[in-house]
Amino acid sequence: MLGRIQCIGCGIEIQTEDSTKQGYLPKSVVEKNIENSLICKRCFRLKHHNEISDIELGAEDFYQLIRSLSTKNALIVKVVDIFDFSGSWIEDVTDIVGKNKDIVLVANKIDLLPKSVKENKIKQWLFKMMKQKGIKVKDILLISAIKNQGIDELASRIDYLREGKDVYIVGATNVGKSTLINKLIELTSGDKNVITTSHFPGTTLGMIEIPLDSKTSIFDTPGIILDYDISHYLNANTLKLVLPKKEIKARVFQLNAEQSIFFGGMCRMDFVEGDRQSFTIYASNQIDLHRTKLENADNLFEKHLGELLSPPFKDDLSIFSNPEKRSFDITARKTDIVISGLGWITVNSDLGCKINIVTPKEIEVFTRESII
Ligand SMILES: Nc1nc2c(ncn2[C@@H]2O[C@H](COP(=O)(O)OP(=O)(O)OP(=O)(O)O)[C@@H](O)[C@H]2O)c(=O)[nH]1
Ligand SMILES: [Mg+2]
Repeated sequence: MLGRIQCIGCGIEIQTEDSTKQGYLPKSVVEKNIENSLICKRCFRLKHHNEISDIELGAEDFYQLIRSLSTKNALIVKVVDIFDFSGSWIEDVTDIVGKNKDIVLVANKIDLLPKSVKENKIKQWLFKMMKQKGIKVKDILLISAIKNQGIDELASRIDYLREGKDVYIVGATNVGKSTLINKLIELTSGDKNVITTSHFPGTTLGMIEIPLDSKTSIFDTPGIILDYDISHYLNANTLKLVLPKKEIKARVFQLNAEQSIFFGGMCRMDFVEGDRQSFTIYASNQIDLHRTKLENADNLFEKHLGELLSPPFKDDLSIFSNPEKRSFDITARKTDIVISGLGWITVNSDLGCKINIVTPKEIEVFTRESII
């Protein structure tokens, strides 16, 4: 048996016994390792071939790992995906990390939002959300880990607020925790992409410790898997299409009542009642938006789900073949209807309207004051 050696890419314990199980590396490779910087077979495949192999850890295992934080004296950096705030928010975060912890909220992936979005407005909205949820935060920072925006400022805020304590980066899976830590490592050591990142949920499997000084460290943690986010229901290939990679282009539709817009086959917006008005849709540029008459919409869905109306595709319909209708009476000018993980629709006019959103009941849908 080995002493406890961790994969530097994902934090899993390295083992040499079973090549089909997580953390595997051949004994010969492990024995040659002198610098203690091994990466497991799964991370190797992710880094070099962008392929994922199944893991045996489930949502509950990750929860257990994160719960161990509640007894630690540390600064918590909670990361959310700004494009998918509700889908990446962990409702019981203070229970998990322990009450009365110092929390810094980091909204990542701001590069995805259209340039016209005012950062101050988003910050205000986030402060309001935190207040509503009864969570006191030390600060809120907007960053793009990938584009290296806001990283210097975040690093110095963390250094100031941690008051000599350890730092844990926590959040839902896929929000960009490991990408962020890689940038922090790069700032201090110049080493690039030390930790494995990928667009697949569940990339990091264990706590990864990066020393800050002789006594304290910053820790990457496995993301919590949330089942109300759309990414939970899509296979790896479909996810590539649905998760936006570039700045989202707003798509504007002038609609009459009794018209519908399909987001591939994943969601449908019905403009049920109201005067002709414009709707702006923010979703991955790769999702086809398909306009049709409301009276034809059910029929079209039944005939063409997985083909004309995709993603999802025929082999991967999952929950999508069974959508449910939710109704919204919009009265305030500039309201966003958010479909967790997919994007949102801004209702622009103050004429008022009645909208139905047809999507599986598992996907969270809600309204908010427009953030743009
Ligand atoms: N557009 C954009 N994508 C990002 C950004 N940061 C991370 N990503 C992407 O988001 C995906 C997930 O990134 P990771 O760093 O692996 O996320 P994680 O939170 O560590 O995920 P788990 O380890 O599964 O919990 C990858 O495809 C990243 O390239 C960002 O600032 N902007
Ligand atoms: Mg990670």
